[in-house]
Amino acid sequence: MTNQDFLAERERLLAVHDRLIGRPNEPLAASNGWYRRYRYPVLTAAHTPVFWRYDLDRASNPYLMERLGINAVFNVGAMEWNGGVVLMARVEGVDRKSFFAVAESANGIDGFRFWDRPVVMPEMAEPETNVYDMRLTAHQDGWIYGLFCAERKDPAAPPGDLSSALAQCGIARTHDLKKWERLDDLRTSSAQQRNCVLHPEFVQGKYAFYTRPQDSFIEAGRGGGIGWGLASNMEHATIGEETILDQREYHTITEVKNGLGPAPIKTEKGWLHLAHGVRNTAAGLRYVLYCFLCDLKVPYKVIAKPGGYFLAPEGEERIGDVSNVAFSNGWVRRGDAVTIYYGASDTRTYVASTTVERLLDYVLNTPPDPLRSAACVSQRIALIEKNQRLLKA
Ligand code: BGC
Ligand code: BMA
Repeated sequence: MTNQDFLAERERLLAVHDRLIGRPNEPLAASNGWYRRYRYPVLTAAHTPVFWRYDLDRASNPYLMERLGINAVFNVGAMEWNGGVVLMARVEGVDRKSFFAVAESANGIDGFRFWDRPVVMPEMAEPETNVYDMRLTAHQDGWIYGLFCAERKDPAAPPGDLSSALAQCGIARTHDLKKWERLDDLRTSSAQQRNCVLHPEFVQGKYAFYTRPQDSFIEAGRGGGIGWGLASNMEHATIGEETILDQREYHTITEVKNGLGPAPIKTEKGWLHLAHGVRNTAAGLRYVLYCFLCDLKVPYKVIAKPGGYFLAPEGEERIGDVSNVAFSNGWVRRGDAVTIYYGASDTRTYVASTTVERLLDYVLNTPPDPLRSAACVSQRIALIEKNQRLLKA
């Protein structure tokens, strides 16, 4: 490449990236009334800055090739930031290692641009191999906490088993999302913890955690469910008693696993939750999102839980590195508006928009899962008969 060609190609790369960031998103036609999807993903590997991937110096990169490729951007934490939205993305390099990076947008629907540098997360004495799926909580105590999965190879794995791992809940805090103080990993009685979330308020004067105890790295075993426990401090957070607030259940969307999504949204009717449920199929695990509501005063008590899923991967969302996965660890409430960010098939990030009012109507008035085919038919007949009376009138 001549110097002129090199410079022209560099300009082109930067311009293509700018056009991608500037592309307006479009709401898709509403379907079930629960939320609206948008046409384009809000974050993809191509949204990461060109200068994170390419060496832009002709002397060291005469062919202007990518030197550090990015594979995927998904499973984002989220919060309101200066009236706009920041996403704490799980960015995965082509080397399969994930790291965190902040992308910001004024409207939360499009225009997400990464801050110049990814997050430099301090390591523990025994460093983890991989970090992912951060949940952000702006806590009553004034700190912003990030809880994430810190994964290490299982030292007890037999020789040749290079897949067994130990998943623990890493904890860090910050005021500006740039400088992070790493605290001790969460201590619970379970060997495996993923999908841990910090409740935004003190409960009985303590820090309250949603957990997801499991017997082994992939399988819930006799464990599983969304747990709840209290810790007296965040520096060395330890949960004594862990109780299960939402069990997984036979022949439902949570049969194999479930786990909380982002921290709940406080509403006048209760704490609104978004979670994921997993079932196994001949085609592999299928991840969908569901909602439930917990009591305002007793946040570990579920008071309403619609049957079935709230959001399942659709169309191109179904295809990616781990196909058939919708996963969310971030949503943002601004006024009555709620934007839900969800990872699609461990590859890209999408947004759906709705309101607190609609979500409350959804959780309070959608019938629960009656758990048996025959009971499901009665439930549907009741709806049909009501509608037939109405349509005849
Ligand atoms: C992957 C996660 C996945 C977990 C369990 C980890 O190694 O990074 O994306 O959720 O394994 O399958
Ligand atoms: C995991 C999660 C996610 C991921 C999902 C599907 O258990 O923690 O990181 O989206 O599996 O691979």
